[in-house]
Amino acid sequence: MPDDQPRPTGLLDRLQALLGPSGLLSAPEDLAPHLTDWRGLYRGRAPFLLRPANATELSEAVRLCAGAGAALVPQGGNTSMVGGAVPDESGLQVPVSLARLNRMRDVDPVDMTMTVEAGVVVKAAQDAAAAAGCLFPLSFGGEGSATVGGVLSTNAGGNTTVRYGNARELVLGLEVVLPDGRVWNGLRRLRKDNTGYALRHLFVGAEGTLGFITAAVLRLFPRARESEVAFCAVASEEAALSLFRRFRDRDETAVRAFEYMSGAGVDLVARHVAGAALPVETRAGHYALVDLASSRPDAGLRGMMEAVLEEALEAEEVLDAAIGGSEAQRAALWRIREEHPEAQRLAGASVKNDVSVPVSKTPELMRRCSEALRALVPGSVPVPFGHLGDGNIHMNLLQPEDTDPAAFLARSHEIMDAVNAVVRDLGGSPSAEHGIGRLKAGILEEWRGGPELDLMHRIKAAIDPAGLMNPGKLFPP
Ligand code: 2HG
Ligand code: ZN
Repeated sequence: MPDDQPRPTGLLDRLQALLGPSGLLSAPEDLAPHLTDWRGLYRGRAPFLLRPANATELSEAVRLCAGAGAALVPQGGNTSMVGGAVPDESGLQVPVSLARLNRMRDVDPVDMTMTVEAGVVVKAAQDAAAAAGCLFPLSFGGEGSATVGGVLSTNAGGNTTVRYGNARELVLGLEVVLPDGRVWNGLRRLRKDNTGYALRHLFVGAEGTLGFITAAVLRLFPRARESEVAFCAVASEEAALSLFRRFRDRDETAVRAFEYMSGAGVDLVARHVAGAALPVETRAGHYALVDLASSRPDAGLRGMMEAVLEEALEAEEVLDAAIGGSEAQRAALWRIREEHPEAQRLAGASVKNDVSVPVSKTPELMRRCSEALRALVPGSVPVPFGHLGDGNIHMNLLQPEDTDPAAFLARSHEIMDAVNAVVRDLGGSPSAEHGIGRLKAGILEEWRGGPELDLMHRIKAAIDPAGLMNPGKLFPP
């Protein structure tokens, strides 16, 4: 800085000098979208928002904030289901948007990797992979807004976990800005790399409590050359599981997604979402969506789809089925599943329970939870749906029609406890793919106590000794 200019003294001045006018925003209208989560569960306050343009700027900004003891809240697409990316009400936590770190650094169809920055939207990453003739398989409803940094920080799952694993399984390397501002460049693109602790796995799923993921090397796969989607009315939860097993036993590698929907959920979608009518004639209590895909040009997926559905119809597990005959029809079938969160939002207040159990226990989970929830809140509507093929069910509960939404939501913890009692009994997890965030901060004490939680606290203390990274998330404040 030239000598004739005043030297910044306070943190704000220093950050302003470092990041420039587009890198630090403080007008209330600029801050507002970053202070609340999209579900509207939390409304925080903040002195200003940082929007660094690259990892070097972020690293300098983090160093300055660490020196001043300022707490930082990493934010990607702000699509967290658990309030994981918004500051608290103190007005002291500084949100840091990674939206400007949005370069696709490299797509390599020989190594089958792509190197992308944290602010790249998941859909854009999928498109870049497709343009190179490859597939980036992570896929879920929020993919048009969620960012790579966010999905890695939460270890997101989505629809294709059954075939390709969660976000964690897709990461080969990471670049991370640590809480003291140092940059760890671990952007290796190796399939084999046994050089000590696999540090990247600490940052994936850490929900921004250990530092900022700024870029990642992600795995790519061969693109699908054939795909088939069927929407099926099924006889029961058990019939849905049995149908999944029929497909998996026939060809495990072809099952890209297997989703469950309840009759209540499909009815809500038909009622609240334009153009999402039931695609089969039979109105049932349970539905399944199966998505098959193969990179082989001669996979014969239509034959497989028809043969398995035929078997299941004969066994009276499937009551009715519609197979999508074109890309548009396949998308229309998927839409009924993907509109579940939106239909539930339009129908009133919901308590969401993102839980997982061993796949074999999914029917029991849904039955027992639905029964317990109906007894707990008379008139409420259990709406279980989701990723049956990997054991992750969204065991959601919609408010009774005639109740005040706030009174219903005031019972959220009671409702979550009722679900979690069943989940525990079945050997499951109270947080499958959305993370802990603020909504569930504190449950680790109960679910991961003893040496496991002790190790987590020690890791946190070793990497972020001042506790400045995303405080109040994952662990209670
Ligand atoms: C999905 O599978 C998302 O659509 C959202 O994980 C689930 O709204 C939900 O509970
Ligand atoms: Zn989901």
